[in-house]
Amino acid sequence: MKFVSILMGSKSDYEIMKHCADTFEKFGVKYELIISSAHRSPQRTKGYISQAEEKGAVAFIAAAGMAAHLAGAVAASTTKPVIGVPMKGGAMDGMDAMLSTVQMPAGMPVGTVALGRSGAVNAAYLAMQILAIFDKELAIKLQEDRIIQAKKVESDSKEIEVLI
Ligand code: RP5
Repeated sequence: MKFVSILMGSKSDYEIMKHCADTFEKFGVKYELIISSAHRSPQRTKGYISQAEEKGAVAFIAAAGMAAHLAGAVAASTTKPVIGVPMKGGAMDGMDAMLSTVQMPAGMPVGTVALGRSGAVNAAYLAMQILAIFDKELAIKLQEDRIIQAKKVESDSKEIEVLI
């Protein structure tokens, strides 16, 4: 069974990452979500990745704040695509997490998305776009979603636009 694995460094990341899970739900894409920390539970993180791969994980999404080593630690243990979601918060409000997540050494990629809710949602979209390369039904759903987004812009604009 193919699915996407979402890892969060802490329960405190769930408030944002539930938007990632919700996005998979909306498209009917299977996912699992666990809490595992690169620093607080490194053995659990490493062990989980091999178990998830055996079960059919096709991509990993890793969300963490502050030193934010999680996405890099996941990338070190798999050759599946890894998407990193930096979490806001802490003394630097996410700038630290963003730099920690994005600055990976050559040959060890982490595709890093935005801070906050947009990043959580886009992590799911990016994972689905990867899956959709070999899943025509999902590709069509993503194309339809773009049409819906474009229509929403038009209808929002009609409500408030002022043209001369
Ligand atoms: C990171 O530290 C977690 O991913 C979280 O974003 C941040 C704070 O964790 P808690 O102290 O709230 O558990 O490892």
